[in-house]
Amino acid sequence: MRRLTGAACGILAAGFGVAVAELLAAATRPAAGPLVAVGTAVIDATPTTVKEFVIRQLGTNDKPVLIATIIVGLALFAAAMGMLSQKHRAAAIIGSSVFGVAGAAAAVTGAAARWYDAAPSLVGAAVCAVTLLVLVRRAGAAGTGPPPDLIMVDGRDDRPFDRRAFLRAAGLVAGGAVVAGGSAALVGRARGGAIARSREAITLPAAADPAKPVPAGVAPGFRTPNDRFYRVDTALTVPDIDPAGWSLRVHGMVDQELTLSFQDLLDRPLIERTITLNCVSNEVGGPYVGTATWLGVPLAPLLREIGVDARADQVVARSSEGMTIGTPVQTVLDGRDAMLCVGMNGEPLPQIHGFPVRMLTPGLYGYAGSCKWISELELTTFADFDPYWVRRGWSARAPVKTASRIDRPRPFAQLKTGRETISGVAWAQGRGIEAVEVRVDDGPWEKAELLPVPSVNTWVQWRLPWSAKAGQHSIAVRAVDGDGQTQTEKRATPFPDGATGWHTITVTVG
Ligand SMILES: Nc1nc2c(c(=O)[nH]1)N[C@H]1C(S)=C(S)[C@@H](COP(=O)(O)O)O[C@H]1N2
Ligand SMILES: [Mo]
Repeated sequence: MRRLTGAACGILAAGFGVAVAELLAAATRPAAGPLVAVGTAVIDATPTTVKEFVIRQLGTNDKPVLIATIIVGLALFAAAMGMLSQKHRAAAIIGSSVFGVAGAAAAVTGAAARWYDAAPSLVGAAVCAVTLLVLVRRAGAAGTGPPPDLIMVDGRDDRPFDRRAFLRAAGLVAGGAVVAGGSAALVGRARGGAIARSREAITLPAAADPAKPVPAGVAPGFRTPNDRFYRVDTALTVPDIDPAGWSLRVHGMVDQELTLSFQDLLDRPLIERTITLNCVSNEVGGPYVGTATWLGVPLAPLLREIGVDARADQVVARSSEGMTIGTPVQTVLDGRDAMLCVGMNGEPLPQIHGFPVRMLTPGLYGYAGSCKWISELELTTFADFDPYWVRRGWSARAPVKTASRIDRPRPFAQLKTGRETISGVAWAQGRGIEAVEVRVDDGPWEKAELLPVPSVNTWVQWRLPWSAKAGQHSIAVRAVDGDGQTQTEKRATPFPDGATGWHTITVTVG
């Protein structure tokens, strides 16, 4: 019973401390809250292989699961601290300090951190320590007489255990935690709401150079709706960026530094392009690929205007939350429509896809050309700077590999005998897809029908009629790209420069 009371004191005090810290962070910088800061530190420190595994197992649920894990870990730590502080009051101070220093360290070492990001965690830790001492003192006399090495707050510790007074104090702390936590959530929501409203208030100009219309002959799903477009990033809280205060600094090895406001971007001639974007972490047959019509400022003319030093071979994009993504200068200048996007499928960029501005480089995996929430572009060299993913072992140069995927039938589908259609998508941005071939069991490779595309930068939808006979069947697909190269059968993991291999599924007919 006594132990349980100690654990409860610890959890209540820590809960209150974290809630106060989160409230402070919500009012200043959300990323400085201890939960998000520690979560971000965990993401940054997680070895690539584990990260891959987690993304594969949890998909986009990885973030809530991470936060829940941190809360459970914190609760266990707090319970132990509460039990220990019944005997040794110093445990309350040492334990809270550990928690405060961990939060503060995570907050100030995060990318794009400021020194004052330590404040929420430190204040939260102080609140936790004081609360725990008070609670333990109230609970301390529970039939055992005065606790051994008190920090005497006043002289009344040897009075009999006053259950009511303890419960009142505990209730007060719990209430305080709920109020602080609730206020933190409200402040966060208000902030998000303000950004959502400023996003809705934006009227994007028409493109000076509009996208080729998507051909009439495409099948449904050619373009991925914004709310179904995959999301991959390391951001635990979606950056809330007010376009009115946003700016992009272009600097480094250039003749003339440049700072652009959001309005400056909209005032430039905009291009619109339909482009397929995919993630290097995508497994063969995986879901991290989508096609959208993007509106933005072409990067090549902008770089030419400011004059890029001939020795600069890498342009590094930095985002508001500290991501760095490096793209070859050559790639940006080779005529492929690398752009600073402000619009996606006819709307301002959704917040999770980089609002207000993201970069997009057709033909490169997202981690090498498509920085979201961009705030800076630095012209530098590959020798001088390794961006975020490259420091973690991913390739510095990352052209998209030719890939194809079977979407219908689904893997392990139960089908009736007779007419079926096998269909899917294939992509090789920049090169385009020349042919898609499908093989059932040990049969011959058959050429699928290719539906029309607006350009070489989008995926191709393909389909092949099939008369399904009873039994279990294996269906494989492979693509031939615009250079005449057949997609390799050789299996490679996504790490370090993209998965390869033929997508193969098994179905049962009859
Ligand atoms: N700021 C920021 N930009 C980022 C990332 C990130 O983690 N942070 N991830 C990149 C990766 S790995 C991919 S695949 C694309 C995904 O873009 P999407 O979420 O809009 O689909 O964003 C890229 N841009
Ligand atoms: Mo990615």
